[in-house]
Amino acid sequence: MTTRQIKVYQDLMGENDRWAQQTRELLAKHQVEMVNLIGSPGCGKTALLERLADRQGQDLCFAVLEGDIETINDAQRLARKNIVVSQLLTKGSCHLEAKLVHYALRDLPLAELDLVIVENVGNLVCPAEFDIGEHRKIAMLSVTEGEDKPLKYPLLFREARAAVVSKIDLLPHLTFDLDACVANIRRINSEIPLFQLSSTSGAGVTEFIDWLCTVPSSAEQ
Ligand SMILES: Nc1nc2c(ncn2[C@@H]2O[C@H](COP(=O)(O)OP(=O)(O)OP(=O)(O)O)[C@@H](O)[C@H]2O)c(=O)[nH]1
Ligand SMILES: [Mg+2]
Repeated sequence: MTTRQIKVYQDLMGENDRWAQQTRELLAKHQVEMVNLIGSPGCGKTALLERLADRQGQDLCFAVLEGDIETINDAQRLARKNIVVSQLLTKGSCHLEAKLVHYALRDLPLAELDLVIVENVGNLVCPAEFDIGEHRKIAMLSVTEGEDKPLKYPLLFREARAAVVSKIDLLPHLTFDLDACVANIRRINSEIPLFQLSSTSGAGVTEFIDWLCTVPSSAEQ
């Protein structure tokens, strides 16, 4: 009998998952919660984080890891609001990987923080597939994108622990069907809390931040 060589290809995400696990251990050690904010380009992720600056130091001590392919624009916007922020550049990749997040996290003053928010690269697909060690993902969609998006990009909405529909101040100018959007999110994930807000007018922002502040600590999970 001849012996044949068998090639074995392992899960490409194996290394990523190991870094994600190390991140979870680091967060647990410091009792810091980490959320992964995911949404399409321009849906208003950074604008919402700018709004969070008002609560910094009151009932929330947080830092942000800003994910982008290029530029430090978003980190500069948050730094202007006095938010502790680091910029993570993927230089071409459409999502953040766990190793980069882990290195950036290690440089944050974790002992002083309750929460780290990662703004992932603007994209409804790839970031949902990569575990970066977060405790929860938040799915964000703006009203200019079409109410069918939760059905077209279901993985993110299935995995998310909350969904945000943003830019509701624009509704009077659009044909966007908010009720249909909510129903579509519910078809994918019937349980998750759903926030409708506008970072421009401030409508609905407090409810979302209140939810962020009351998330259980990682130690309790
Ligand atoms: N009308 C309106 N415009 C908004 C709102 N939130 C954000 N914008 C605008 O939408 C554009 C994109 O906002 P960003 O906060 O940069 O969006 P982002 O999701 O961080 O974008 P990327 O990081 O590039 O993916 C900017 O011109 C914002 O001023 C909102 O609630 N209402
Ligand atoms: Mg941004």
